[in-house]
Amino acid sequence: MKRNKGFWLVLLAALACACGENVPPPAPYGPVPTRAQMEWQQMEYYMFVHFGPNSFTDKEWGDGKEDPRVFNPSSLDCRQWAATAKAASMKGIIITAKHHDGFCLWPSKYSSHTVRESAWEDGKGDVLKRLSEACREYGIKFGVYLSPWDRNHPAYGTSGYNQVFAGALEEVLTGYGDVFEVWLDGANGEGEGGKRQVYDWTLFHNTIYKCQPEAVIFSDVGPGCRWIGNENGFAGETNWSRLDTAGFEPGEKAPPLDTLNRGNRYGGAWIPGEADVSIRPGWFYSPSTDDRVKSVEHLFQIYLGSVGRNANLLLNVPPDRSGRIHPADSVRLMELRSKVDETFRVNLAADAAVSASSIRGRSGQYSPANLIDGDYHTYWAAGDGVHSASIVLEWENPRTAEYILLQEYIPLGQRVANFSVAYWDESAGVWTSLARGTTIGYKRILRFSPVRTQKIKVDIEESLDCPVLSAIEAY
Ligand code: FUL
Repeated sequence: MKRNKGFWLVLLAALACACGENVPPPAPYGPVPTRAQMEWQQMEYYMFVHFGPNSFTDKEWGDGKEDPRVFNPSSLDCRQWAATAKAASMKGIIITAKHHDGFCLWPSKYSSHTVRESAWEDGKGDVLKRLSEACREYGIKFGVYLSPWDRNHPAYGTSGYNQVFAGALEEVLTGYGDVFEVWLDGANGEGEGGKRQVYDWTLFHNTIYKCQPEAVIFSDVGPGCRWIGNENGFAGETNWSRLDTAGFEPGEKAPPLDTLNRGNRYGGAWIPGEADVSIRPGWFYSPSTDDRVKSVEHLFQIYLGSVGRNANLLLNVPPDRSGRIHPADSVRLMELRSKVDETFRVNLAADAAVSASSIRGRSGQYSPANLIDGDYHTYWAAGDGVHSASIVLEWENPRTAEYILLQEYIPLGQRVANFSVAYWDESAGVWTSLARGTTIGYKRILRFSPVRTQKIKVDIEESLDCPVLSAIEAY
């Protein structure tokens, strides 16, 4: 049969595609994470430390009038905190450098309510120095919480206070090495004589970025990451990493709680969620909660409800009056780590054959094999204009699965809006539903009743642009 020149050109082009030549990646969809946000997202799980005068007075909110001498840990050991976090698989520690009582855990020149005025180490100690050094030693990141609301500072409620707070930020962000996250509490209560403060957020942000350009700023509206809208540790089952911030502010003018919990499908900025929750009923240590540390089952649900729903988990573990993490808490952290490690130890997808209904340009570059290669930076992508697709895992012999874990390649944005998971019922000869989900984002984990099967299918039913996934795992 005689072929014309056009035929051969088309054939050549098709072959080039099949070999992975010249198939451009999908264009990013919507806002995307900065490099710092991407690194932050990959931390997934880190420790919150509430520590200060409240740890000694059985209070959650000190009024700033407490005698600074109450702060007197008998054997403060920040290396023990860092070692505990590390052993728990946590990737960093964020400490309350200054809570609402205004007490500074470092000897700030902007305040007279600090460790310098305390009884601890004759006023010569510096908790931030100790902790930042311990974090470096254990190879975990260091972050700070600072409350703009200050119930002690005499300038609170005047415009001069904004400079005071910016000065405090500058001290904390220049004196202790790299800071991965700055946690700005939006609380804005009354000061002395009912004074209210109008916060200068622009000044605060500029100060932070000047000192620590890579820091992720937490607040109700970011700009680095956002509050998840509750203190229980659960993100919405639908959780977009996009948020609309116009007209909103941290604190009383924050977006509605359910918006914080779920994000905005078409939000204008990349502001992923962070779920903060305490391992005990309160944020600060109290001897009355020693026997009320959350159970490992509860903490595992929190893990699935945060890390498993596209949010980072910031778990508060408050040191006790000696200045150490109490055994009740550290034992629970180790139990949680074992539970997580055990559950996600053997990835059944690793030795499955994986196929997809659409492969971008039929190119090996976007092959579904990328979903199981353990490398986040290789991904499977469907062709442009393809907004639904399915992925099938298939084994030679049946496997028992209870979890599916999915990851989108978020440097190209968050896309998937609806998906379902089914297994192949061999005896009935049909696909049978296991679970449904909406968003995926950086990581989504779905749990279902254990099932024994040779095939599992993920149907992406709605994607805002062609789906781009880094990983599929089964456990
Ligand atoms: C809140 C504070 O009022 C609590 O005391 C705690 O620090 C929590 C993490 O943030 O806004």
